[in-house]
Amino acid sequence: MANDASAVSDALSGDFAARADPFTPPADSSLWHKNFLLGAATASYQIEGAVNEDGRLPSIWDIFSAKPGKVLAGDTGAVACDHYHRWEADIDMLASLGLEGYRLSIAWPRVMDAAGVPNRKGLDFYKRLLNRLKEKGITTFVTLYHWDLPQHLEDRGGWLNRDTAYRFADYADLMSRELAGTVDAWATLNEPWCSAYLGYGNGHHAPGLANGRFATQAMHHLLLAHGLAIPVLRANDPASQKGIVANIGRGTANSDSDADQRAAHLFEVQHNAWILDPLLKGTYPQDLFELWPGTEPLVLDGDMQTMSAPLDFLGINYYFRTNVASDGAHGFRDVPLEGVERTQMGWEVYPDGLRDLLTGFNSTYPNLPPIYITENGMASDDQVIDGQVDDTQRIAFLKRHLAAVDQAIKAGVDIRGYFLWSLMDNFEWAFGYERRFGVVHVDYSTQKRTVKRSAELVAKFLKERKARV
Ligand code: IFM
Repeated sequence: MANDASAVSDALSGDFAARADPFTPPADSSLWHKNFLLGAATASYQIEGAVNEDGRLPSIWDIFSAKPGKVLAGDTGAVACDHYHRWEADIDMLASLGLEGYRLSIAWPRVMDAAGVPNRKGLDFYKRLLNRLKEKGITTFVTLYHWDLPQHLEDRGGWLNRDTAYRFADYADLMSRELAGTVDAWATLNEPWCSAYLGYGNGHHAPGLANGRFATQAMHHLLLAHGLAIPVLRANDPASQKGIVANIGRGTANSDSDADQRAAHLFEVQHNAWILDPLLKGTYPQDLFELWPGTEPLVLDGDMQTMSAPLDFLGINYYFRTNVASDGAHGFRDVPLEGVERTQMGWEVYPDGLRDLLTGFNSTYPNLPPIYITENGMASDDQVIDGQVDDTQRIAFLKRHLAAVDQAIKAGVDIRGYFLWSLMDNFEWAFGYERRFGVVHVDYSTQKRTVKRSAELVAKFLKERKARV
């Protein structure tokens, strides 16, 4: 059976439909509710390519990935999935799968020059894309910053320079004036933990700096940028929802000892409270500075109030848990568990972590906004065999994580939707193209898309759900 995007409907009505369905949620699952949004997500640098076209300026990832040894196999996002040229077919594919929501990000260096002057050609690309999504009836979630900072801002200190937060607010102003009416939900930042910690704390991501004090200061400016942008987005595009996307990590203790329990607590402070406390309580967790003594950021009067502006939604990205023990001093160390299921990334498959974190946040933060799971998924070494990709591990992964989401909803957490990471295989940052997170396979030598079995099953479920409503 040919298995490209155009053959999805044949696949659903042909021999595939007769196969046992390992995906369909139980009858009492919240996933059957038509208001629960099911979509897929991508990010600009990971899929667009066309890095030198139509006036796009270099981003920190162009510069970082060009440095030897920074990205596996020397891969870069120069071509990626060539989505900049193939966007129409990619949206047709998304729509043919019946996905109801699409989360994308805008490349800041594509739409504005160093003096803040708009780049019409770059803006027009996103206008065409969003207009087409609206024509198809797809709900649009737009992230303003998914890590591709313009290099000219990094040259002036990047997120270590407070001025970058104000430049971000200018960028949010431009985008929300230009795109108002085509965006259902704006997210200011994707995963500030990764930008601050991996970018400035350990140097695994662009711009590649490694200093604990840098990480906390970069985080402060990222969250300030978010807080400055929220009222701008509200003024320019009142009908849309405004929020932010955070990656969250589950830390479990290797033993019942007080020291290991404390280590697991500190792990979650570093991964979750570092971001969620300032956003939802207007304070930094003091335990963070026990873990990283002497790294308190410079905070000016009013900053904490700015960054805790009320949110319409909180985006949550979840992937795995980390088992930790005390490091014997004031921190934690990873203790990888033996005999557990892992993905191509080496990450443990642990759906309970998603449920437990969500229910925990619901009790910790009385003002927790409605939640969207803005990313969840896994990498596997998927191969196209006879035109098909049988990604069995992913199917079970998605099913189990969606069940965890349902459990959290039943425990009282207001969760409104779920986006698969990712719509298609793409540039997985420091791991290049080797790690495949897509529900659609991409052959990078031909750019052929092949719908994986996981995507077929999601599509089949969505078709059934639509037929019931
Ligand atoms: O690919 C990334 C994405 O850009 C941000 N969240 C995690 C994904 C998988 O690592």
